[in-house]
Amino acid sequence: MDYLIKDLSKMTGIASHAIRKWQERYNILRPFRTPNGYWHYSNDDYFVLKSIQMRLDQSQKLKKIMALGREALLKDKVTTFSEEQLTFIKLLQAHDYDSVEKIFDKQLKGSFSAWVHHIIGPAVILVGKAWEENLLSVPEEHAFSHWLHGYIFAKIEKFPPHAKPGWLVTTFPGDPHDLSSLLHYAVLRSRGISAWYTGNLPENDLLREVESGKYIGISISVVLEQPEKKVKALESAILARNPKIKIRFGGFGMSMRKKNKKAR
Ligand code: B12
Repeated sequence: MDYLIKDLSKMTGIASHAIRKWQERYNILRPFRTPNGYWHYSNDDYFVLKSIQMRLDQSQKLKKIMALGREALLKDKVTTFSEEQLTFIKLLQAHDYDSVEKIFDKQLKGSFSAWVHHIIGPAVILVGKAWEENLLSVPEEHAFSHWLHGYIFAKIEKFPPHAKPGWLVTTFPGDPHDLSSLLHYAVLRSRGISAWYTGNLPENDLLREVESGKYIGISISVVLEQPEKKVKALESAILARNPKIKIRFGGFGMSMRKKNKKAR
């Protein structure tokens, strides 16, 4: 796996000109030149830069850091990502979805819901983290989300047919994290539960859907933590439109809330 200097700069937040200058002065990286004249850097070069950055943040002097040498800096392995995760991220940077599909398919052996929880869920978290750390751009993350929707929907087609009335699966209005509800929806469908997925829907549209009487229940994924007041207000608004509907809240934001409550 290799990067151009602009990728390294994006991934580490270190300006390209600083990386170039350090390389000229200290020869700490091991880039190779392709026939078309571009310098390519490796994962190890990324780790070296992360280590330098960490040490600079700890107020160590640049000269002293460089004097430690590449091997010592490499031992720091300052990254939240493993080699395997970096390889996966690189596939997304390269829009290589054939390979992503192969990786996911290969791991779908036993139970579908276990696969969602243990393989797809962590991949989503990895992509979110890579986005936060600038390893993936907004369009790259979006491409993954869209691709995952298509991929999961294709898998779901193989499950028993479903009919209304069923469950309406949605994301808390205003929360952009729709992959959580997508995965929950997939798990419900794999268990033969009749369910319908909305993705992100503004509150008014959601309430109109609820009012239609086509659903026995509504399953709401909360990823961004919501204040109790907002959750209760949504619950009341839904019940005002359809007093019989069952309401379930779940997802990362709800687990966080439970954890925080316990800690208090
Ligand atoms: C992926 C991700 C993103 C992706 C979202 C992609 C998408 N389309 O969904 C992207 C990169 C776009 C993103 C953006 C943001 N994110 Co974000 N993101 C995450 C991340 C890494 C994972 C969340 C996730 O999807 N988990 C995977 C799902 C599958 O897990 P899950 O929710 O638990 O769901 C499972 C079960 O619980 C169950 N389930 C789900 N729903 C339901 C419902 C019911 C009823 C039941 C029973 C079960 C159930 O099924 C699922 C499958 O197993 C988290 C951090 C983390 N480590 O979790 C941050 C996190 C949620 N994000 C956060 C934030 C703040 C944001 C931003 C607002 C800003 C930012 N980070 O800079 C932006 C939003 C920008 C915008 N307006 O678009 C914060 C939230 C903080 C808080 N206290 O609320 C977090 C915690 C990261 C952090 N920095 O702390 N994010």
